[in-house]
Amino acid sequence: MASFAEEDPDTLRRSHPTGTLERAVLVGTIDPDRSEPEEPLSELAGLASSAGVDIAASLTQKRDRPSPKYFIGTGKVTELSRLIHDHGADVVIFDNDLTPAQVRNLERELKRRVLDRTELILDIFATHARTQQAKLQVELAQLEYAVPRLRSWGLHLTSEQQAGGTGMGVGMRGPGEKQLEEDKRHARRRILNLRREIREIEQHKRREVSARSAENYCVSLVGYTNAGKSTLMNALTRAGVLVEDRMFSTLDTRTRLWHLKNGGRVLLSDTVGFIRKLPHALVASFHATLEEVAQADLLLHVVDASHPEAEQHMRAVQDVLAELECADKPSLVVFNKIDKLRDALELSILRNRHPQCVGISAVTGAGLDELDRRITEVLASRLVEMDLLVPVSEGKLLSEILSHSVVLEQSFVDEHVRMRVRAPRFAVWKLERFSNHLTTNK
Ligand SMILES: Nc1nc2c(ncn2[C@@H]2O[C@H](COP(=O)(O)OP(=O)(O)OP(=O)(O)O)[C@@H](O)[C@H]2O)c(=O)[nH]1
Ligand SMILES: [Mg+2]
Repeated sequence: MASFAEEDPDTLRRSHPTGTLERAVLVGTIDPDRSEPEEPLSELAGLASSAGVDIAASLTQKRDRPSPKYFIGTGKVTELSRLIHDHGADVVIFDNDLTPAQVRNLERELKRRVLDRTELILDIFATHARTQQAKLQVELAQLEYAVPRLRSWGLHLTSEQQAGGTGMGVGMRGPGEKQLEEDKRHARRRILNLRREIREIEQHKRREVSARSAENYCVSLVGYTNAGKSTLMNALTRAGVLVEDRMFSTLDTRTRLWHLKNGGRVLLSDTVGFIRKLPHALVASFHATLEEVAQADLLLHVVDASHPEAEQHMRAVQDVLAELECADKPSLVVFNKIDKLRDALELSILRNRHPQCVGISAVTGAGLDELDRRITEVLASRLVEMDLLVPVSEGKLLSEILSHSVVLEQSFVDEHVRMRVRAPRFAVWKLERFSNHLTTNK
């Protein structure tokens, strides 16, 4: 699996064809019925920096319904045009999704490239994708999103603005670029091929994950992007996953054994983070990457407790889980980054709202023992008590039983080991043929 830990993050920052970093004006609307957030475009700013763009200025407008022509009002478009010129911006990024007509009208008016939120997220995925699987999945998502918009791409831009290669601007990068210049027929053919390739990867991945989950209790880390999933993965398993203070650092899945303090073990997976309004095309194309989540016995929902919008993040994660049909999976909320909280009151408020939660800091290690204990309890509650009579010739099976079951009694009878064990559910099917009877089934 490719790792980009050794890569200089600066190589991920993109520059304008002239060699300087691209400068963007951020634009968003605020619902007039809701209280105004302190920094309404802070998440978009985080996304823009993750895409390697410099933020020149930002602009918001209170409105409940978007204007069909420009999304924002005509007066705001004039204001935006002035901002672009004052700050020498190259690109305009909207916090919302725009219709192809709105993009066309804005680009014609502003003489700048206009990106919406989905395109920006797709661009980050394209820039951060390292494995072949992630690259194919991003290309599919980009094409699915771009094909209905093909006519609007680059129609009113100068040839310099459409320049390719390393000077390619934000929103015009990634493996989909060539196809965007080709006709729709060509792009559709590519989509069909990509879907086929990804389906094959997915089937292979499903078999691989099924085989693993037949042998192990599987726990998957899920959560908002930048919540600290990979940091926690490293703290629990020394997996050496890349950790960065930017969005969508992780785009693949890493699975490692997590050895619990009582000698038990689980398979822990770290995967791609979620975000509010994660583009549907991405959720659909990243199914193979998210296979571990789909097959997990338990989800650890990692939340950045220090983030002012932690609750909204949790809801956004629930929405994506629902889209993956995983909303009803057993899960445990893990409030991370408690070292960043101003006082203990903040955590107790969260604990009151989510009584089953665990508070941790993946960086300082606080709370990790409690997390270990909670997982141990979950595992214990899933153990099935069995009476077994196993031939001593079944050495491999016997050592497996010892590695993941609690042995309550053991004696030797005529070349056989008679045992009473508490075995994990996933192992029951293997042990059944040696079982006298199931004594307990909690
Ligand atoms: N102070 C503090 N920072 C943390 C903690 N856990 C993670 N971080 C920081 O948060 C940032 C994001 O951490 P990651 O582990 O990459 O987050 P992630 O959830 O894997 O993010 P993506 O893969 O991008 O979705 C990094 O700068 C980490 O050092 C914590 O407990 N305390
Ligand atoms: Mg990560």
